[in-house]
Amino acid sequence: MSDSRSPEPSAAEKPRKGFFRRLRERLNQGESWLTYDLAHLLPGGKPDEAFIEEMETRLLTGDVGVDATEEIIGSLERKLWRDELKDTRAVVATIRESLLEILAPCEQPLVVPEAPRPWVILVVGVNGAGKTTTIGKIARRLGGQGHSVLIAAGDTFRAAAVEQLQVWGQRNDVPVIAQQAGADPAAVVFDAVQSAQARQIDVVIADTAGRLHTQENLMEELAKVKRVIGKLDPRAPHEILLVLDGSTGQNALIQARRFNEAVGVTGVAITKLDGSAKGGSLVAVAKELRVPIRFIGIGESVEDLDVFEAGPFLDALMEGTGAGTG
Ligand SMILES: Nc1nc2c(ncn2[C@@H]2O[C@H](COP(=O)(O)OP(=O)(O)OP(=O)(O)O)[C@@H](O)[C@H]2O)c(=O)[nH]1
Ligand SMILES: [Mg+2]
Repeated sequence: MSDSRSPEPSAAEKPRKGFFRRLRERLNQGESWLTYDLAHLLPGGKPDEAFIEEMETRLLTGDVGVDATEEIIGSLERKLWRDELKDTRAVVATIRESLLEILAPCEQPLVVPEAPRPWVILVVGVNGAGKTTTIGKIARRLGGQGHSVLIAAGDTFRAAAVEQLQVWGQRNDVPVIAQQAGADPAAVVFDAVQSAQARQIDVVIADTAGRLHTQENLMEELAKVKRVIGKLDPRAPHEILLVLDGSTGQNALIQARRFNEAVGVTGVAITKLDGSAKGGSLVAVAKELRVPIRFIGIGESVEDLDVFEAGPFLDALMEGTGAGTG
């Protein structure tokens, strides 16, 4: 299986280094919102209660969430009492350690196993979170790994949604199973999985219409889609991927909670960690749901989605680009 000759870097590997560098530029657009100007805040002195309070404010306004912030501040305070916080660097290191403890367990990339076939991914989320775009990017990625992919156009609500997928599918040679607008999404996805079984396709990725987590009937519709897929394979869908817009702050956590209650989320993709996003909502979701973070998105083009890695993510979050100094 493995080849000892110098391996061709795969399409997924090639842009990797650049990805987190770009994340750093786009996330902070200058200095890190978490660690900017600490030296000025504490000229020459040792960190004290007031300094830790300032860090607490920054974490909360960065949408890290109350639970994660409490945990981080707790470890800072313990170190302060034990006189282990000699300087601001020790504070930053302690925060990083706590964040890593929360995020590292969520570093679980999406791996399509050998069986069963087809492996079914149901993609859910609120309107405009980036579901359809992310499906295109994931389909390409899986295709690049040698999997055959079929897309189910389960968003039958928005007329343009089917077209959006079909255009993309044609361009990338990925079959798209669709029905007319207004069709029952559960029926579309059922057909698609059945067709994939017949064609021995490896992976089905099912799109769904955006819905607010507060719309009970639409959340129930999702549960129905899930149930109907289960009729073809009791373990399917094998992945329920929640797409969250990373720039929606604390709202992302509320959405995650609700979608998880309704259908049971097995992985998340967090998009739009560019623009106004601070990236903190990712920590809040990780802390509360402890769910695998499969992908993060930092823009609209295909190379702007990559696998989540806690270490490089934290470097990008905490180090900034230094562009805002002076
Ligand atoms: N800046 C930025 N834009 C993104 C990212 N991911 C997706 N988008 C954009 O967000 C917009 C909405 O994306 P879609 O993929 O259509 O979102 P959706 O969840 O399918 O939307 P609905 O089907 O209407 O619920 C598009 O303009 C995408 O190009 C990202 O990581 N960063
Ligand atoms: Mg869509």
